[in-house]
Amino acid sequence: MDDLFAEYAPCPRRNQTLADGVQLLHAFALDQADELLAAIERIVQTAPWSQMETPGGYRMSVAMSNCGALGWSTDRRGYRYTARDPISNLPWPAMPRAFFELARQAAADAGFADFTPDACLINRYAPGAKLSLHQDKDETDFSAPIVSVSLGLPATFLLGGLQRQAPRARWLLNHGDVLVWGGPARLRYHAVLPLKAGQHPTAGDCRINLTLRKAA
Ligand code: MD3
Ligand code: FE
Repeated sequence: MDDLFAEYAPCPRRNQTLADGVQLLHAFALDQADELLAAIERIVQTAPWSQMETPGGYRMSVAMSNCGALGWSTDRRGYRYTARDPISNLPWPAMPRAFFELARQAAADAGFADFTPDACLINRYAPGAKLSLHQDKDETDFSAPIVSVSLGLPATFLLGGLQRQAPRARWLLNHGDVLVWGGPARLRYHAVLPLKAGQHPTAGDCRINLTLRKAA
């Protein structure tokens, strides 16, 4: 009886192409999730979570930190990458080797060889927090892909097109999922819908996303 249904059973590590240049690697980081969460706890002791202000004067609902040679930040003057945390003026904490190797392997599996991320933005979503529709375009070299690692509560993201008005598809990102986008998808618009409240067994009442990029 079992093998009748075997081919329909969801494979925990299937790779799914969401669009040309967008790969969802289901559960790719699951084995390392606890280790990643522990490393994030250490990073935010030096570079605490901050809900930054946008150039338009809004306070972001997502709290952020960074690690790596460069970190992304925003204030009334604009978006940018800097070598130091603007709050403490200290260099961003080093990128843990595990983050680098995970992103490099995920990118390679998705078809992007030799990814060398120098920036890791860490986003923390409390219930209700969201990310409005945007493109990632503050980096200098769009030939490098971007790798995102989802931890904690699930979130729905919207995958749009190269123009703001293009139709958007919805996809769910679960604990341990890794998303890689590059090439023709590098400048696609995307968004994260408001987080639904819940409890994750290891991450608690939030979602944390690592976004690894080659910024310089
Ligand atoms: C882009 N963060 O920090 S997955 C960001 O979940 C950001 O926190 C998301 O977007 C987050 O700039 C990262 C969202 C995502 C999903 C699919 C995409 C971004 C994408 C496909 C193409 C381009
Ligand atoms: Fe983004």
